[in-house]
Amino acid sequence: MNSSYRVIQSTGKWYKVSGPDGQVIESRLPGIFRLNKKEVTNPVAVGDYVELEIGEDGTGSITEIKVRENYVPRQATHGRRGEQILVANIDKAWVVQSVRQPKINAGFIDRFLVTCEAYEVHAGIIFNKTDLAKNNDLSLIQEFTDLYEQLGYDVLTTSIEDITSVKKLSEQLSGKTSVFIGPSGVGKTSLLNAVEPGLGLKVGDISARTNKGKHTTTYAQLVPLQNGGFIVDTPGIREFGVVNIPKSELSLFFPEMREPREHCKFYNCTHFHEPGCGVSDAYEQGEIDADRYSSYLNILESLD
Ligand SMILES: Nc1nc2c(ncn2[C@@H]2O[C@H](COP(=O)(O)OP(=O)(O)OP(=O)(O)O)[C@@H](O)[C@H]2O)c(=O)[nH]1
Ligand SMILES: [Mg+2]
Ligand SMILES: [Zn+2]
Repeated sequence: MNSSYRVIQSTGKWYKVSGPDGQVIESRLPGIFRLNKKEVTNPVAVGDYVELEIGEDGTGSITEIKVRENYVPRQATHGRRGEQILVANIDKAWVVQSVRQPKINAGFIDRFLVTCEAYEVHAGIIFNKTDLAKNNDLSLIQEFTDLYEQLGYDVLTTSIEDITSVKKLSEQLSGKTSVFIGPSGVGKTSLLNAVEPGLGLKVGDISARTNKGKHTTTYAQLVPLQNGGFIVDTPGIREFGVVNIPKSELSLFFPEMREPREHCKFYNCTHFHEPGCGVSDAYEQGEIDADRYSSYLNILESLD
């Protein structure tokens, strides 16, 4: 990237921007950027490269947002329209889930993967808290691992108590800009603390009542790693809604549907109720996983 200023934290009002000498400059975004981008709830995201004008008081004013190499969006929440940009300019996005407390949400994983396919972001999956696995949990994780690896995604199983797994994760992060995205309480910040012991970032309890996290991390932040690379820790999100994908294109972002969809009778087939559908045929032949097909139908319904 051709700019030496990068947004490392955003609170909505102020942005922390790292400069060429590693200094951190508290910066503001002039209102004009907000007017231009009504379909986006946050015009600047963590990971963005920007140009700055630095004032006499040492604070910055963002004058330009560099064109993004890629970004991860989700459907805006709280009744707002458009998309929220979770992070920009990344080499790898990891969806983090935990085996228990909270339990794995396969729908979340598939919505995340579809978004990464559509927005050209390399994606991987982390199943954390393997130390909490009971009964059938381990075979379930193995099934998920086989399924998603076959589709071409990297899958890691981790526990902050298992040093070997933390090392493997650390190797995957080295030299890249990566991001952890997932529900609250799955251990995103704990994994980062385990990979980089000096950080001491705040982690939170799990609610005994709901088995979910308590939204401990409140702002996305980009953290430099000792052995090269950056990781963006993000606040836990309840929902990961898919945005801006036309219904007729959704199946392009399911790798296992790309070949079968070539056999559909109608060029604009949505693989739901149409006759002569190659995807439905593949599903009936057992060539497409039932949960993945049901994720497909759920996402299809959510798009307009
Ligand atoms: N048993 C076990 N607990 C873990 C593991 N990783 C994290 N935890 C615990 O899970 C709880 C939540 O961890 P956090 O790191 O705060 O989770 P988070 O995903 O960052 O949550 P938010 O910041 O709210 O999005 C803490 O009590 C951690 O100690 C793990 O591998 N095994
Ligand atoms: Mg956290
Ligand atoms: Zn079809």
